[in-house]
Amino acid sequence: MTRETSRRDMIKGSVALAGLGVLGFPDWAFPALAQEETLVPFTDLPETLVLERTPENRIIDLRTIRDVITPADQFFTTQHFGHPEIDLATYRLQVSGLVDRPLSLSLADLRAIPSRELVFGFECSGNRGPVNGLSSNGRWRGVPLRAVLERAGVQPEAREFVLFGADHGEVEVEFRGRAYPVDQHYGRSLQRDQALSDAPLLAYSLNGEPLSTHQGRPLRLLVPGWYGAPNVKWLSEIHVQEDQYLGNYQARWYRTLRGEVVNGEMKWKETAITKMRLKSFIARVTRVTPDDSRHNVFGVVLHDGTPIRSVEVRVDDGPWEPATLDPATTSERYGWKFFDYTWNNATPGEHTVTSRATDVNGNVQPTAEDLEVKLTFLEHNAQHPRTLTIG
Ligand SMILES: Nc1nc2c(c(=O)[nH]1)N[C@H]1C(S)=C(S)[C@@H](COP(=O)(O)O)O[C@H]1N2
Ligand SMILES: [Mo]
Repeated sequence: MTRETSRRDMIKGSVALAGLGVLGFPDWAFPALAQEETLVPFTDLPETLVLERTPENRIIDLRTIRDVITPADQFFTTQHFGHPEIDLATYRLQVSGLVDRPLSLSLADLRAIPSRELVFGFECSGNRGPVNGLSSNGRWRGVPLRAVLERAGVQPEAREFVLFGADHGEVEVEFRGRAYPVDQHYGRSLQRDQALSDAPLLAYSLNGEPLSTHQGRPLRLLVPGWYGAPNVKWLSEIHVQEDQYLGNYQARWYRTLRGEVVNGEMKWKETAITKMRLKSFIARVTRVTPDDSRHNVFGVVLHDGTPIRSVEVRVDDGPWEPATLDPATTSERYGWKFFDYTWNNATPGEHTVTSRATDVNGNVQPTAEDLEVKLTFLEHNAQHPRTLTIG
């Protein structure tokens, strides 16, 4: 049996699987493929992925990415405490703490503030190969966080801006070998310079529609260029304080432990999850000619907004060759970027295809070996070698 699957076979497969609640390749998945174009399965990836892991959690099947802007009902989604119940009529965003005028803003109040659009693609900091299904790219609209903070009047001693979601649940706070179970809201904080900068957005719509429950209806924070965790959904309160905020999802859950050689000595550092680390991944390989003479390698770049200098692709242990960045994606600073590479005259047999991105500061996407000093699994931006069989 050939390792390649035609578009028709994939659609047939999805019909057979539909009753099981497991998605194969739905009909919308490959309209971008031309008649003769066929998908070459990755042998490092299961043939079918379970996209809806629970009603609240969804990943994307990266082989089906075609739109620069991910449709809202396909946007990946995840959270810790499920979906909170929010009554839009009585919803208020509270602004409290070290401000001159505490606020209680309705949705109408928020919508009366001049809004701004933001194309922003982000990934969950836990996103990693081979599945890499926890990223998407959206066209958001909302009001700058700064506009709301200015209305409240931030006091001089304010240092820390804590954004709480309406969702909450039990977390175990560990202290010296003992766990204390307490109820906490999902909360993330920004430092003063970040909170009062132009960047953070309080978004109420995605792709022109009000946010769905999955995306944090009615309001969420977006920190352009950062990982998913800071993008607090179901935003209910902004609390301004002087002390550092040490809630579970700020101080403990979203941490990376990695080694760094400083003055010839290994230092083990714990750092917070903030800016996205430069990542590229190959999303699909297709055969574009009836014979095996030409294949297209398509992939995605996620980054912190620093412009991309290059993306390269390598087949097996061959030289790195330049890929082409899709200009329709490079114009948006914080959007994800697409790339293509034409692989000519692929030889029959097993191959490995790998991509790596480099930004204009000369930052090169690391290899898995480079990341061996990263002991915890978040921020896994390593080059991911895809395996496949030709012929
Ligand atoms: N209120 C709240 N916001 C949250 C979370 C959460 O558990 N509660 N999870 C965060 C994490 S870890 C991620 S990756 C993103 C996912 O956003 P999405 O569901 O829109 O893709 O939401 C973030 N915002
Ligand atoms: Mo996440």
